[in-house]
Amino acid sequence: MRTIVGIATPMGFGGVGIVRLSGNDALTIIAKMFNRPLQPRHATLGLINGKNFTDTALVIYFPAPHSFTGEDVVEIQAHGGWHLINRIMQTTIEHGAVLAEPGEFTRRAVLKNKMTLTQAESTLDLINAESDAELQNASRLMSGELQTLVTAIENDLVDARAQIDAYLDYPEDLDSPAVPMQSINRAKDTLSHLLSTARHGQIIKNGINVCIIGCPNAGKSSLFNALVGDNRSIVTDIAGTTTDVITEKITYQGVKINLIDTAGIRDNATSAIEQQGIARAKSVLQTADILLVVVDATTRVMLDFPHDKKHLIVYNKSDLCPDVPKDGIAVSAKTGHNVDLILKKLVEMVTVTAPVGNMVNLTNERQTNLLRQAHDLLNTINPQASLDKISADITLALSYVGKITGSDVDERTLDEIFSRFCLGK
Ligand SMILES: Nc1nc2c(ncn2[C@@H]2O[C@H](COP(=O)(O)OP(=O)(O)OP(=O)(O)O)[C@@H](O)[C@H]2O)c(=O)[nH]1
Ligand SMILES: [Mg+2]
Repeated sequence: MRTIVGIATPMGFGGVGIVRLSGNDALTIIAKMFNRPLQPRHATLGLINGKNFTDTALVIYFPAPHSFTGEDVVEIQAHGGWHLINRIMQTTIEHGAVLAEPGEFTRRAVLKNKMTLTQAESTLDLINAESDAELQNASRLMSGELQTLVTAIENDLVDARAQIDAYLDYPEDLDSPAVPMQSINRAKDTLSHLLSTARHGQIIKNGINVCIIGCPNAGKSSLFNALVGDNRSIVTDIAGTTTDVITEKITYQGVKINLIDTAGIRDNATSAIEQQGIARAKSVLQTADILLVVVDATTRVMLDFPHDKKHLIVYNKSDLCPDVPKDGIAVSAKTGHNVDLILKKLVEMVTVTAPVGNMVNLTNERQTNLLRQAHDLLNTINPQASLDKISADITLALSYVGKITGSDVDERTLDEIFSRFCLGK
């Protein structure tokens, strides 16, 4: 395999920028552009030389197989200017390296068994994490929890199929039941358990979409601003102030919350702008995970909203009217009273109902779809069916599961997985 090169740090201006080489020629290439000899796993300070430039850099050589990719790896830590780093990369290419494809370093690491496919896919979760909840789940994925669970499913299915095949070959030798439903059911249970974490996994990854709705002037934008901690949305005493959908991301207790402020909904809006705003509000509330229904505590006029959706009712302006009906909580955007409680309740509403237990959560759509297909297929297995048919179904289920563990992946699937990575990873 050719020696690849990539920029490991983000493109921009920084103190340090890292260029990484991986492959058999890594050491030969660096020797042509660095003025000092390298010792394995030692940082060596020296000069990097290219056409029309020189930079002081720290260079580290990780000999195969004890490197990230399992190949010879050389890491050049130079000054972090994007042009300089690009020129260093070009120089390695002039000396024989080829530009790495997106995710190629990680792909090689998987090929050399330095990490499993699920760990490789989890790298993206780790790098893209924006909250503690994401980070925590990504760490569990990276530690191999998912791989262990999916491998257990795989083992159960291989076991079940082996028993069936043995029975098919020598039916007279076996007195155990021909269809090992126990193994099949165990695989199915692990699959359902894993699948039940997907919803929570999505919440961890994408955050909770909370749509603030209510009648005009209830104080939605004031509350939105109080929750965000910034004067993001315009507030006036004129009913119909907000006409656009305004969103802002916050995190609370490590969970991402996407807050959405909307136009006050009323039937008698006259201006075309407000009418459009109301139409947008009605449409966006449909896609929300939770509706935060804001009611003016002084008037108690409640908006008609879809009650089958998860919702939290708050009576705002409690500074003017502290006694509120029991179906909601008293809050005040003006004084900040109970604003924190709203966030606490919102997070509780999604985490209390989440069947997480002590399990790692599925966050990857590809993996979730494959597990769902395997689960649905196993569900259709009828112990009375012909053994050939059952064996074939198990084989198909195994092929879905194998696309997650890596035991049954083709080049095209790998291309697809790693194309989602950035260059240099
Ligand atoms: N006393 C008091 N006044 C508030 C409170 N929250 C909002 N207001 C006032 O209520 C009025 C309307 O506030 P907004 O936040 O613009 O209300 P809104 O629901 O976003 O209104 P629209 O965008 O027009 O639908 C403003 O004059 C605010 O100052 C509160 O907790 N207490
Ligand atoms: Mg508003």
